[in-house]
Amino acid sequence: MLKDDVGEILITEEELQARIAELGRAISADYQGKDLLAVCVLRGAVIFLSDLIRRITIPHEMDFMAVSSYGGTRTKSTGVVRILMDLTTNIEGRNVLIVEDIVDSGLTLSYILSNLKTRRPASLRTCTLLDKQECREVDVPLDYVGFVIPDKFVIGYGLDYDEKYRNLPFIGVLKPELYIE
Ligand code: PRP
Ligand code: 7HP
Repeated sequence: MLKDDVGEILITEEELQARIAELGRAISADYQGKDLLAVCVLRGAVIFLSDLIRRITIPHEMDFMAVSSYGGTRTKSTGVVRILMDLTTNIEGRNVLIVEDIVDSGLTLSYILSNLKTRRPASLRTCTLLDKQECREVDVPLDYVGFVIPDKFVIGYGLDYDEKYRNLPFIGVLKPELYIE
C-alpha cells in the first residue's frame, strides 16, 4: 500500500480542505470585479487547483503550463527550469494568479514569474499550497500561502516522488529509506 511508505502525516486531509476554503475566500474577495485567470503549474498543482477553484466564488478562467526542474528520483532542484507545455491563453492585460503546489528553492517560480512578466499581464500574483521557506535560494513574492513547512521531502496531494504518491489525500513525509537524495 502507498500509505505504508509514509513516515509521518504532516497535514491531514481535513486541515488541507479547511485552509483551501480560507484561501478561496481571500482570493474571491481580492479579485472581486476583476478578470481572474488562474494558471496551474503542472503537474503537482493540479489537485490543489481543482479544490481551490471550487472554493472561489467569483467568475474566473484557468489555464495550464508545465515546467520541470526536479524529475525522476531527484529530491533537489536541478536549477534548470524548462517549459514543457506553454499556456494557450494570451495573458496580456489579464489578472494572472500562478497556482503552485510547493515553493522550495524558489527557482521554478522565479523562472515562471520572469517569463510571464514579459507577456505584460495586468497583474501577476502567486499562490502556493506549501512554502518550504528555509530552503529558499532565490527570493520570490508569495501572495497566498497555505502552509509553511519544514525542510522535509513531502509527498501526496499532487506532490510526487518518482511520479508516485500524487494521489494520497494528505501531505506526508516519505520514509527516508525509500528515497535517494
Ligand atoms: C515541483 C513543484 C514546483 C517546484 C518547486 O515541480 O511543483 O514547481 O518543484 O521547487 P523549487 O522551488 O525548488 O523550484 P516538479 O519539477 O517536481 O514537477 P511536478 O510538478 O510535475 O512534480
Ligand atoms: C519539489 C518537491 N516535490 C515533492 N516534494 C517536495 O518536498 C518537493 N520540494 N520541491
